[in-house]
Amino acid sequence: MTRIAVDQNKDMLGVIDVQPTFMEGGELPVPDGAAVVPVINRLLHHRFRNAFATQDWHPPHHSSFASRHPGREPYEQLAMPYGPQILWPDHAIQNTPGAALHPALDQHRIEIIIRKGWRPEIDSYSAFLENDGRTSTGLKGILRDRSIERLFLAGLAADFCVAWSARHAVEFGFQVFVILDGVRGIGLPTPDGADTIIEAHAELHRLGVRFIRSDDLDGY
Ligand code: VGL
Ligand code: ZN
Repeated sequence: MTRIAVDQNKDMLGVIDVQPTFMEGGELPVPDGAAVVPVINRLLHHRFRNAFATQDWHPPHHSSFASRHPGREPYEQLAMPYGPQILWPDHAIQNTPGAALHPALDQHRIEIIIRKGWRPEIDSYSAFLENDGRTSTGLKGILRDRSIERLFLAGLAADFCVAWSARHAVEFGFQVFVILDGVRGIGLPTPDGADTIIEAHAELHRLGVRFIRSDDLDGY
């Protein structure tokens, strides 16, 4: 892997959903999820001067929670008016400790925080668009105003919120890198015997997303 020099005028680190709710002991634990925190902290200290974070931020009884749908179990799929939706355990509930940015995350370079999933009737995985594929979080406009051209993504979960953020970032013309040691995935089984981490990786690769490691980056 060739080395990548971070350009502090055009590059930004995106820290996706680094929240206790997605870690061991949380409501929707991503296997080994807490391992992303030290990797991201090193990037925030020594590589990127500019970063945004996303925060999954659901009201109680959010429509993506299986508990809202009698007879349904977490991780089942349900048809919503905006398309298929995986049902989740209750998680990332506004104003609870699990929904805070992780207390060990160094926020000193995090200048933008996008909260998503706060509309009760629609889920939102991506930092850019809600799951209807249309409703904007506003992040695209902020990044364009800031002349950002390349996005480096880390956080949780690799196969859901990181993957959807990467897809939309490509669609909006950003060059996208996923920092492999800075992400962890949920890994739900898929009908063809693979899992959602493998499928997301393959799809993002096809879209031109580059997969790197944090030590491929030169910063300051
Ligand atoms: C996420 C499922 C539900 C994520 C958020 O951060 O990847 N996944 N809400
Ligand atoms: Zn969520």
